[in-house]
Amino acid sequence: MILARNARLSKVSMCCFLQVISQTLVTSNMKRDCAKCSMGKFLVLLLFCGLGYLMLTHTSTTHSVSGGQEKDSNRLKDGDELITDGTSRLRRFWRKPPRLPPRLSPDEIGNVNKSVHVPGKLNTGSKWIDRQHSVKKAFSHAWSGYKNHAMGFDELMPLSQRGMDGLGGLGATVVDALDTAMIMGLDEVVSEAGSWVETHLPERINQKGQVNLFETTIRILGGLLSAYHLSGGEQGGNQTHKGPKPIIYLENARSLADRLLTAFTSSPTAIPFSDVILRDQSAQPAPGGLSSTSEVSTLQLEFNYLSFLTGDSKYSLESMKVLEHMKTLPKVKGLVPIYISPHSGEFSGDTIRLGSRGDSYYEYLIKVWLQNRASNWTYLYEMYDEAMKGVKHLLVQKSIPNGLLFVGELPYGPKGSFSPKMDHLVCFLPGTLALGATKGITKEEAMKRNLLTFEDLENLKLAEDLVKTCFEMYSVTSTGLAPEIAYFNIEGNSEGGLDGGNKSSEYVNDISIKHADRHNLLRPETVESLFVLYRITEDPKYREWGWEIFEAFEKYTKVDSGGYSSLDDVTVIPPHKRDKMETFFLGETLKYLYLLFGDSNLIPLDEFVFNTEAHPFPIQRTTKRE
Ligand code: DMJ
Repeated sequence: MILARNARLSKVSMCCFLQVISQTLVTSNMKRDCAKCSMGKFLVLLLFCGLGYLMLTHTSTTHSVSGGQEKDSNRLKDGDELITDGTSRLRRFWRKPPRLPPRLSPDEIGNVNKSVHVPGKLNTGSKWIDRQHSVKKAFSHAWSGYKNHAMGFDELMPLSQRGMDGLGGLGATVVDALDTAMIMGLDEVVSEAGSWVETHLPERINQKGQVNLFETTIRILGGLLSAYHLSGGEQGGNQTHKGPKPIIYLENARSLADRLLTAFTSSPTAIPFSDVILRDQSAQPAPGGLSSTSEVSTLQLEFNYLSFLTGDSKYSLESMKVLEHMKTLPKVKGLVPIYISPHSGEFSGDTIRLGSRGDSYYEYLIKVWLQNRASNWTYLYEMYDEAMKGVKHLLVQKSIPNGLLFVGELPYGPKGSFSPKMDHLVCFLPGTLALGATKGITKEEAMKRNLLTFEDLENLKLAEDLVKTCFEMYSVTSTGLAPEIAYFNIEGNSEGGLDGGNKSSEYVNDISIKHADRHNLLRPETVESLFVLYRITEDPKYREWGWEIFEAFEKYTKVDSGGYSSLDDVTVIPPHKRDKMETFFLGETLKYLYLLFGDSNLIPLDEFVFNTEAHPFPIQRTTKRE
């Protein structure tokens, strides 16, 4: 790698040297002299030109290119012309000077100089291949526990070795896990899960009772749609995976979405009710009447993609009404309360946070815009942009004594006091910020193409600071696993609560954990952000952090008889297990870890957008299916 860099540097200096000589020859007094030059001088000049030509056309490429890297090169965009032969090197030699470097903040200038990007480094190294394999084994272990003890139930209770239906009984683990198995190339699991969908899901969709609109959309509808895509559904029946024909996934998705639509059509406003009774094809509001802000605004990626696939616009139209309506509502610097009424269409209460009930509202603003850039829904980008300014203005603070940046809450609105409380759920934000900054391409490529505004760079920096904080929420505990909620000590406000138990952590005095918040549900948000940050910055520390987290999951949450379990308290060793494996451990946590350790060409972030349950949908380049 150093050889390759040195070779590139010497090529660059040789070009500069020759350019200086040629410039001198054509601009200085020598020009006049040349007119009457002697034969000797003319021969010297010829010699220089000949030498220059030879150097430019015969410098060998000193680094080899692996298959993965070739693919990377193929994806280079405008302005990233590859110099592959002597003639083009010569063309480049005579070309006018390059454009000015991208706009950089003073901070950035320092950082760029420090980091050396090595092409293709992302996808090589047997250490990461081995680690990726360990994640695959963990997934197989999780699946075998579920299959042996809970097949067809929503979730596995790994200690009791039985299943439970916490999500309405649609076999949520089967559908949530399906595309992860496809991505990992686990044919047997794809076949088992796929045939369960084909055999049992249609009947369940017809006969089950109450389900939550949001959970069912992100896990089941989202899982079916990505399974359809990944199994080759969009390639006209050219099936790429084991299991049923891809159309089975789409038929189930459509049948489910037709029922879910009643949550929109039964409501007197654009805001849908929170629950649907599948067998009655009816919908009802949550007890208390309010819907969560994040829930009603986290349906659009799925419904839009379904409209695209089926050619039936009703799914997209209904779901987009929510965001169009929200655009018109008053906000606090782009930030919104965590409840909204389907009866009045207005936000309810003052509480503002990016944790539970608020989180994915912000995530979907940018992701729906990214998914549909051809549709020109710029209002979504503007809402996102304003909200991120609001986050920086009102919610981001630094802990004492060691200065971790974190995102707190405004439980009583902007006029009330600030709470230094951060849910683990907020750890989706670093990934979202990074994605919003580069739109899925690497930072290096975005800078080369001069695409980043000062604000993009600021958001990227914030993303890097916040993902570090999220990682430290793991590191401060005895188990190395994050609690559900952490409090950060700030000037004039220490909320109380014990430290995480890891006395050797640098941040043990910055973070407090209350007794009621010490559980861990195998959540994905931190590894999700590590994955996105790694893809975008290519900084290997994010992989190392992900590996530490994975090892802690292995050590403390694995159940020998199959599956993994949530924990009661991450601050004590051994931690007591809770007897529940959430579906998102297979759908999200292990998928993001697998992708973090793998080749960056697998589900590239500028071609796919992940729904909030980690189901990847291809980015639509056209408004209608062609
Ligand atoms: C998942 O269902 C989704 O990521 C959702 O947006 C938030 N909560 C869980 C995972 O923690």
